[in-house]
Amino acid sequence: MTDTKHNKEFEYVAGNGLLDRRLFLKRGIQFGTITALASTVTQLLQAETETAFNSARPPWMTQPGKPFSLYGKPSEFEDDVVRFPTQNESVLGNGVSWSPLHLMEGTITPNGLHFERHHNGIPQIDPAKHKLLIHGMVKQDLFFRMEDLYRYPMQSKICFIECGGNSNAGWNSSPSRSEAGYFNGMASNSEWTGVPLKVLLAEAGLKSSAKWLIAEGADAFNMQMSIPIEKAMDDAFLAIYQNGEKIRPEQGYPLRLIVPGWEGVLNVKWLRRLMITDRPVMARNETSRYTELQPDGKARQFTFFIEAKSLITSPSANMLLKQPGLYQITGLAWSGRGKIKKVDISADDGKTWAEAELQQPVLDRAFTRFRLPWQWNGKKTVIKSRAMDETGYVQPERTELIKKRGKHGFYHYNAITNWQIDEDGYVSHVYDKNENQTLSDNSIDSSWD
Ligand SMILES: Nc1nc2c(c(=O)[nH]1)N[C@H]1C(S)=C(S)[C@@H](COP(=O)(O)O)O[C@H]1N2
Ligand SMILES: [Mo]
Repeated sequence: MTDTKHNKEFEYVAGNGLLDRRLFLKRGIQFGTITALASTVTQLLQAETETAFNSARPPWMTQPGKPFSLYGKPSEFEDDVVRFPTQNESVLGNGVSWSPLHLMEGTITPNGLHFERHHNGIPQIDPAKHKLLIHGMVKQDLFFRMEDLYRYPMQSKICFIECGGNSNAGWNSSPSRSEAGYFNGMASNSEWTGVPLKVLLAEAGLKSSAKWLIAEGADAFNMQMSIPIEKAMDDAFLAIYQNGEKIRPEQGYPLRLIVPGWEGVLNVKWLRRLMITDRPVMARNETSRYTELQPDGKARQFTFFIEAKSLITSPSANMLLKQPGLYQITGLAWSGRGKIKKVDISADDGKTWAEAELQQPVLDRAFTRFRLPWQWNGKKTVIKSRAMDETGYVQPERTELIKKRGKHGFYHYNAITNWQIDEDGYVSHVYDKNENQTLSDNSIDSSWD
């Protein structure tokens, strides 16, 4: 990893060391220049002779391992890969725990690391006693027990859920100092399985006056949210399973509404009632919250869609690049309007950009993993990613977002995140060059509604 000079054998695709996204695929690991990456590893192996390697058996090879278990857990060496809880002291069970996006790879969020956002704690629901009521502007009211729902044909969809308040520290006047996930990790991605809502609504029979669906949760907060009937009849569904097992209590056990691509708050957990109406319920979370004042004095309300966003998860805030050389820039991109079309990366603070490799399959309204090899020359620089979705929408710079939405934003922050790498390899969050860079002195600087 010592070769910091511009290496002729690499194919540079943009300024400051960005390399062709197919570098490894095209050349294979046997190709000479790749030793730039492998040299550290090879040196270590050479120091240890083959005989020493054969004779010094690690302790775990000298005795039988642990027995089988009923439910598997991560390795004890991974116990720092955890959610980051931030709680509201004045309202019991109101808070968030952030997904550690910077410590994960791939696209699926393990169930134990899915972010949490509860307004009044996690109800412990006995599924045998749980019921769902569908009523209001329908031809017949319907009650379902969980055992009734299990008999319906189910469907699976891999999609993200992102809280409309995610990344809201981006609106602060100084850059967040939290790790990438503990500032942007009110977003997670799972395979959800359950019953299409349109099947149940068709069974109840919508009256012609039906315009909205009001979903209600069985938590002490008694969450209520209004969803236009078109979306309910389109792709919304009632999830029972999350990544192959029953939904975790934190995520809404035994039944949750999934509204693909729309803001998190609409994905009502612990679902107990669907009331069909001709108008929205105007609940707290659609009037005083999840709405925001714009520069023209009007409020944005019923925003619904999560716009395209991307985030470099590695290297990212508070990580350390130990020496110059070859690295992989990787991260996640998603859009509530469809598939991610492309992600561009810049390693020279936005002067030049190169297209990252998107990991297949790229799915509709799901996390998309991007990667690009990068040769860091050991100099101070800023790296950033910019997503474009299939509608052609391009993720804005922070200054653009603020120009459009004003300084009073709180929700729906989807601007480009800049990670600065200093000469020592330390990574930190910075705003655009021409903005105020004062660091906030509060390390827990991300909040929620
Ligand atoms: N019943 C109920 N549903 C709820 C909430 C809640 O507090 N109660 N929080 C909402 C919010 S604001 C978000 S962002 C998502 C969070 O889902 P998760 O906790 O599974 O990540 O659930 C939504 N559904
Ligand atoms: Mo949320």
